[in-house]
Amino acid sequence: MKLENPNAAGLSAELSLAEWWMPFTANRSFKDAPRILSRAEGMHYWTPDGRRILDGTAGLWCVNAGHARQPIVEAIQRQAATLDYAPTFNLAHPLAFEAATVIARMAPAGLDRVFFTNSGSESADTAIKMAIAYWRAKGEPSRRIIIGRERGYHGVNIGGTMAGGIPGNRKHFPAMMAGVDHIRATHDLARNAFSRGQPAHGAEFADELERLVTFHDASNIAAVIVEPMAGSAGVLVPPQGYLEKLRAICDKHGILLIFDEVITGFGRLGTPFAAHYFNVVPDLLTCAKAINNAAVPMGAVLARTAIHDTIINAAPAGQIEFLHGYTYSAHPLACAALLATQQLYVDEGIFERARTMAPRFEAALHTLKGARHVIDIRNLGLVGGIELEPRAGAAGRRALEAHVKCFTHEKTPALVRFTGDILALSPPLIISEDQIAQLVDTIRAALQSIE
Ligand code: PXG
Repeated sequence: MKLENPNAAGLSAELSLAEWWMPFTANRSFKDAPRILSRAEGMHYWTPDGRRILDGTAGLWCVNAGHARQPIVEAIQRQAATLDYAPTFNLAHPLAFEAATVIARMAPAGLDRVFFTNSGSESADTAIKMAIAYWRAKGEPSRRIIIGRERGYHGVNIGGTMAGGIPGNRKHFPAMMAGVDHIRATHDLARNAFSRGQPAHGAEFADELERLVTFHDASNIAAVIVEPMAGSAGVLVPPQGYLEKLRAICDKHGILLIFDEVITGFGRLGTPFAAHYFNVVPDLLTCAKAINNAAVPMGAVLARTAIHDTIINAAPAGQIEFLHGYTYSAHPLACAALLATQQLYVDEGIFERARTMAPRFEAALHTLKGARHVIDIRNLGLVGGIELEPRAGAAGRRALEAHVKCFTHEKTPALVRFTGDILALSPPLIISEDQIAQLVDTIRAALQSIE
């Protein structure tokens, strides 16, 4: 296959697609008809043949400030030339402390300690290990069960796969981690279809946790992990009162609550974290992606000071307290990108912008009610989900075709995610009202053109 790739200096034009085993991709069909992105700026991607694509997904829910922003680019360039890499096991560099301080100060009160990872998956597994280490240090080592939620996504490492609730992601890897269970998902199309914002019905889904506490006994449960708003399983917005109830049941039984904010962190809902938006504060909070605008791989776990202190103080002086960490934890380039990104979020009021734009985004999205194939529309902040009626005998095909049609739209192509028969939107937070309208029009045309 011959590809023109303007960025591939040193690569021959005869680019082979065989060697790269692609992640979460239908490798064979993709390589038969590859869709390549070779440049990005602001709200857009460009294909090698010069087509400009409106980014309706902020990459993968991560480029919240828009693409290739100059202050971030320059910070990475400067850092690469100053200190490319430094170990962070029993050594440190200044940017790591600065980065942790910036994140702790923007976090909900109480979440004051920051552990750096390189991805959302690593953050989930780190948080699970912290929860188990905490109970061990506290003298309750039987608390080891992790409760997740059906349709939850916590990445693809072993802890996150097991605590996750997407059957397809789990089925080839049964029981790699003992001691997980799941409460049911909050999705309730019969009562909540076409809700704007948080659905009115379903707070009682949190009562499932009481059932599992009775079943396993609280003395065996370490933590509950949920996305405050489930993203990758198809935009499942928590019903009013649901998260408050989950928090109350955890408190009642002394169970830690972990929020996976890999998607909701850094302005997606118009606030720094979803914990602020819902006014429900977890004990551990995982994040990644927009922490540094996805410019360098990075994630983090935020912990309550008491969790940190319990683990740290349980170890004899002079010993490593938490036997966990990555070669690239707090990588200098990732930290430089983080500091520049967080400054940009403040300088441009990007979270406030998302908050202002959210009602307009909601209004535009819901004009798709009545469009061909649409059976539900969900939204919160700058996140939208459009659920399509599955095609008989071919679940998932309709959304896949809509995604391709949006990408190949002749005049106004757009990048839209799909999962199952749900289209998901999560544009960069700098999206304009005109671009929102364009995104919605492209989707409407795509839906009209498919069977
Ligand atoms: N937790 C949540 C809530 C996520 O959304 C992860 C953990 C894992 O992060 P890493 O950085 O390890 O990929 C995620 C990732 C999609 C999509 O299409 C979503 C994610 C990743 C890829 C695709 O919705 N979220």
